[in-house]
Amino acid sequence: MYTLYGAIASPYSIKMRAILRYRRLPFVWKDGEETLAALANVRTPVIPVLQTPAGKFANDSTPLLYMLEDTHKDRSIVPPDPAMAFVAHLIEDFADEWLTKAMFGYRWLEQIDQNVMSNWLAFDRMKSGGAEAIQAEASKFRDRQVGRMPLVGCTHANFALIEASTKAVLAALEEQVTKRFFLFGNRPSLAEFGILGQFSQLAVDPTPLAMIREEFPYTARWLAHAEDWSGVEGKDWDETPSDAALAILGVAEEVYAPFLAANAAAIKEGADTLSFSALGHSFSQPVFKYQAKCLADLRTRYAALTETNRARVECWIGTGWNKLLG
Ligand SMILES: N[C@@H](CCC(=O)N[C@@H](CS)C(=O)NCC(=O)O)C(=O)O
Repeated sequence: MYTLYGAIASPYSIKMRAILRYRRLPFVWKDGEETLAALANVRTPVIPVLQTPAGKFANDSTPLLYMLEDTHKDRSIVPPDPAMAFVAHLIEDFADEWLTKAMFGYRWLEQIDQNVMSNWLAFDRMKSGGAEAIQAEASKFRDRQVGRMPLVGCTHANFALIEASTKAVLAALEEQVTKRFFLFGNRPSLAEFGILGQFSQLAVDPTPLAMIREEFPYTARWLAHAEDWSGVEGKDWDETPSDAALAILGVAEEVYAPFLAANAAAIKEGADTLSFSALGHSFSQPVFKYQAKCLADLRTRYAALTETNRARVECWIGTGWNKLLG
């Protein structure tokens, strides 16, 4: 049995829990104080933390999902075709590293969301002590999170681009989900789970909940389904990405490629801040080392493709990535 230490307000925890469910791997879900305690067993203090049946602790959802791929053969979430696997990985990475700004911004920019969500997050952790004690903790947590907004680029000035790109991804899903559920076949891939993680939170927090129900109602419902796909029996992977996958790759090309390029260039120059423009909006934030690692990882995966597969990938991801990956 695995143990997943997470939180229901944590996008990466919901992503990981949905993967374990789809893969039919027996696990126990822990949250609250037990999750906090589990952080003592990992180097970087981020959740979720997964404990394997052998008792080993690890975190960071992307390496974790690949570890599960190495350990279990059935119900894989990585397409066997290397070109399809590359673009599925790219969408997952885009969700984890860029769409997370929507999750964080929608949660902490407006007062209504700050209030409701800080109370709920404190409640999730404490589960006792009464409403007053919970609210006192909530207010400390809220100050900490709101204080971190500029660090991750979630400012009012940047939010126009974050929101425009998020709505473009939601629109692509809305166009597809009433016809077919999945992006790369009749079964889910890591891409769907990456998107689910971030967007599961948009379907809970007050402001984005109203937005998503009003503007993207079937996607809101699709997200609820995605939390438990243990009953999905589809065994087939397609040879080309679905229309929604291609549209999401288009958004990634317009927004995530220039973001990664600006981050890498700023790090190289020794600058503290990165800036770029996309979809008619400007964006700037402090540089981020982790995302330089993500780019290096994308390059390694891209370089490992055969020439034929690279040509297929290039025609799906658009020319915006050429200089960056090649
Ligand atoms: N790359 C990591 C990111 C995990 C992450 O950022 N988790 C957040 C919660 S969703 C966290 O633990 N943040 C620590 C903090 O807020 O101090 C993953 O994919 O698991």
